[in-house]
This record gives sequence, structure tokens and C-alpha cells, in this order.
Amino acid sequence: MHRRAFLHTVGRLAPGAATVALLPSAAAAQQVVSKARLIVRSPRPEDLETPVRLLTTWITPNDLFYVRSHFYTPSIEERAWTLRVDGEVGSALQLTLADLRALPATTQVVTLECAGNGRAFFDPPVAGVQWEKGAVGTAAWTGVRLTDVLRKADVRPSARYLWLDGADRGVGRAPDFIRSLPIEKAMDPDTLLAYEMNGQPLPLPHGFPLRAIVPGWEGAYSIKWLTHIQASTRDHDGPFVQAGYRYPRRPVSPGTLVPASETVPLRAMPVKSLITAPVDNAAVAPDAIRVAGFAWAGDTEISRVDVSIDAGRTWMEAQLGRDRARYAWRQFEYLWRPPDAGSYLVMSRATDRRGRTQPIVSEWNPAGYVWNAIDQVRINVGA
Ligand SMILES: Nc1nc2c(c(=O)[nH]1)N[C@H]1C(S)=C(S)[C@@H](COP(=O)(O)O)O[C@H]1N2
Ligand SMILES: [Mo]
Repeated sequence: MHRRAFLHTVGRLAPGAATVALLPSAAAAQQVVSKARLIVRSPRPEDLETPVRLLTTWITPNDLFYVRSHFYTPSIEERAWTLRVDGEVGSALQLTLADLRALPATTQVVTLECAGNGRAFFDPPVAGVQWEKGAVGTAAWTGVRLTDVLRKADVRPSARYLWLDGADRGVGRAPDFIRSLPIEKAMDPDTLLAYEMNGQPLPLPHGFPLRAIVPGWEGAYSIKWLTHIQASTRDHDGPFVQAGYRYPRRPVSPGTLVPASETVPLRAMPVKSLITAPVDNAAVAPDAIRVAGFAWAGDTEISRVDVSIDAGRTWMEAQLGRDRARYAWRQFEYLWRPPDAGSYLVMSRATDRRGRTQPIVSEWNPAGYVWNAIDQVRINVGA
């Protein structure tokens, strides 16, 4: 039930002590988040894309944050929920949310992006959720360092991977969504187990009550509804590790099949930018136009964003916003006065501190991952 609807119901009851017992805990009420303004790519499992024109702030509000779930959203009872930590550890753990909240808390602003964001632009087309540009968002995630939990469990030096599993289960005969995180990234003090998103308990679609946040890496490492961490000497052999989230070792001819042995796992996301204003095909007056958007580069800092208003013939450096964090996108802005009425192709191209920049066309790959071509929108300037 939506929070507003619930309060409405409570409000109609006769006043008295009995109604108090009907109030859910603050945490339970806040799990509910309205996603009414998102594009429904799939209603169930829930795959929701943010219209890019709504991405106006450095921090994406919870109700606008994209949702990617492979299976049905599990129902979780907070009091019954625990996190098990076992496998290659000296002392296996079973932690409640209160146990986790008793550990030192830390907050990181991290941009999360689905590996399949932009899949709809590949030619020839590839199967999978047809994300366009909005399977990306940025939030302040609060929780504990994964490394603190691993230390508590006395993880053994033999552990090379952590197998992360959430409470969701495969639909029908589909296998469970389990991902494998290399121990070096797991031990990185920036890798979190988060119980809050932008100051609220994690909303249910984002993994209530606990999720991994693996900053800079493609979104599928950031397991939602986390219930089990198993330390292992080897990589997990399930399909979401051995078949999914992999990329051809070498560039391949578009449309070809690539055997798994010729692929490597995706990890850090590449450099990318996104124009959020004006919207594509906007009709605008011939005044000053604000071209704005975001740029990000996985675990690497953005060094500059260039904007072109002549289909890429010439480029001008955009201004970068003041808000910044190591694993978060950077807002950019370029103020432009069109010389004349007419139709313009406006483009953005980000460059990161390692000197990487965006390609003109993204390399085709069989699952349609990591589309990061130079972004473009058409703007029609009226007379
Ligand atoms: N348990 C579980 N965790 C999951 C998923 C899932 O289907 N089940 N989807 C992953 C993928 S592919 C992405 S891109 C992110 C999306 O996080 P969000 O829905 O909070 O935006 O969650 C990841 N964590
Ligand atoms: Mo994803």
C-alpha cells in the first residue's frame, strides 16, 4: 500500500490508542516509493527506466532512480531477515540489521549504471531489456564497509571470491541470481553493504533491507536484498557469472556468436556522458540555450566534457559542476546562443583522468553491454 493511501485509511479510523498499533514502523513506511514517473520496460519483474529529462540533480531522488530486477521483488520481513557470512571464514556469522547498524557507518555517493544501459542503440539489435539512456542514477549510500564484516568473520587468505546472493529467486526453472566479487574489490574500503539510500531505509525495489554497493563497477555486482555472502577459493560457476555480464576479449564482427571462453567479466564502467537538457527533438526559442547533463567513468575521475553544436565538427569545453565524489557522475553545462534558426545536432563527449574518451560508435557485443558512444540530441531552434 502507498504511504499516502495508508495514512488516509488511518485518518478515517476513530481516534484512539487502537489506531496507533496499526501504524507501521517508520522503516516499513519508507520502503514504499512511488515510481510513477519512470518508463516501464517490464512491469514484473520490475525494470524501470528514468526519463533523462528528469535527471536534473547530482543526487537522483529515490522515486526517480531506475530499477533493474531479474526476478520478482521478494517480500522481506525485517525482523526475520539476517545476513549469513560463511565459506572460507574462521567464524561464520549470522547478522541482524541491528548488528550491522552497530558497526561503524559510512556514506558514499556512487553512480550506479546497468551494464545494459543503451542496449537499444546496438545494430544489429540484441536481446534483453531495451534500455535507452536512463538506466543510471546517483545516490548517497550509507552502510558498513564490506571489509569490516569480512574482518569480523575472519575471512581466510584462501578466499579469492565472494559469492553474493539476495532473497529473490529465479522464476520457474531460472537459476538464482548469484554474482561473484573478486576479493580485492570486496576488501576495498569503498565497497559497502548499504542499508540507506539518500537518508532513507533502502526502498524495497532497491534491495531493502541491505544491498552491496560496488562503486565504479557495472550495476549487477551491487546485489539487492542481500542474504548470503559465501567466501570461496574459486569463481562461482552459475550463468550470471560464466555467461552473463561478460564482454568479448577482442572486438567482434556485429551479429556474431561469441563463445564464453572468448569473453572476460565486465568490471569497471567506461567513460560516458549523457545530455539531459534540452530533450531530444526539443523545439526551442532562439535565445540562450543551456546544454546540460552528466559525465562519469566508473572508478576514474572526469577531467573534461566537450560539447559540439555542429554535429561534431568543432568542440567547446563545458563547465563542470561543483559537486563531486570519486565514484559519482559530474554535472556539466554549456551555455550556447544559436547563431540562427534551424536544426542542430548537439553532442557531448567526456574525457577522464586516464585520458580515455568516448567513441563515435560503441563496439557491438552479443549482450549489448556498456554502450558509451558520444551522446547526441537534436534541437530545433525556431525563427
Ligand atoms: N538480488 C538482486 N540484485 C540485483 C539485481 C537482481 O536482479 N537481483 N539486479 C542487478 C542489476 S543488473 C542492476 S543494474 C542493479 C540495479 O539496481 P537498482 O534496481 O537499485 O537500480 O541491481 C543489481 N542487483
Ligand atoms: Mo544491470
